[in-house]
Amino acid sequence: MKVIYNNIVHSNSKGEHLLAVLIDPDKMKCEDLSGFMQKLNQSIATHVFVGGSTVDDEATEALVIEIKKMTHLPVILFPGDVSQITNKADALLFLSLISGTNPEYLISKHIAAVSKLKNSDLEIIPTGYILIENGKQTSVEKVTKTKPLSRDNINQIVDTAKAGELLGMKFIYLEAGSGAMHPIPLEIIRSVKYELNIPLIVGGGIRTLKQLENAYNSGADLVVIGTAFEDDESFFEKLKK
Ligand code: 1GP
Repeated sequence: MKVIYNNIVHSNSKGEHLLAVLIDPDKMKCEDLSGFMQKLNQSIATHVFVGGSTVDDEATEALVIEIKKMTHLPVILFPGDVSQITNKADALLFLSLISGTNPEYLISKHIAAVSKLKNSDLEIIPTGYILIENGKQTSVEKVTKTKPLSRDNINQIVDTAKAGELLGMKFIYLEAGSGAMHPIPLEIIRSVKYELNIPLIVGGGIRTLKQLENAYNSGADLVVIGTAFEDDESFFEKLKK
């Protein structure tokens, strides 16, 4: 069953914009979760992503179990590592870091994940993950020991995204990095979207309604926001249903 992916494709075909709120198990305190989820449920958010660059083993599963009790929205793993994969979520972005050349993040982690995935009910969504420079070093860069693509080389970014699609990936995720100084430039979103036939996810450094709308208007099908909500939950007020 590919319910979640198919629903996203269906929403895109109707021109609907999707918003994923990213919750990092390393940063979300248990006692804050209920209030956070209440606000999230009253907002235009359509998906919950869970993941982080450095998360204690088992923290993800415990958090996902609690989140599932508090929302009907699909909960999708966006894992920084194999240890963050849990069957308690609805789906998994099976990320391949195609902007880099570190084999660990292109295939080795995936092989290591197979024993966890073989008998799981998770909807597995192959995703081409493309890190783009944003003005400062990101944790993805540090953890994966890969270089982001230059924001000035749009052809290279577009070709990388298209190569991901041709390899059979179901999403392309343009990532500026958590807490990025500058979100993905709109020209890059536009150029990638023009070439792609699969949904485009955009995230990193989006902190305002204007930036969110700009990303959608440039072609992002699903936008991911984490830090803006971590820093100030009143941002949910601006995104009420
Ligand atoms: C990070 O794209 C996500 O992987 C979200 O980034 O935390 O900057 O919103 P922010």
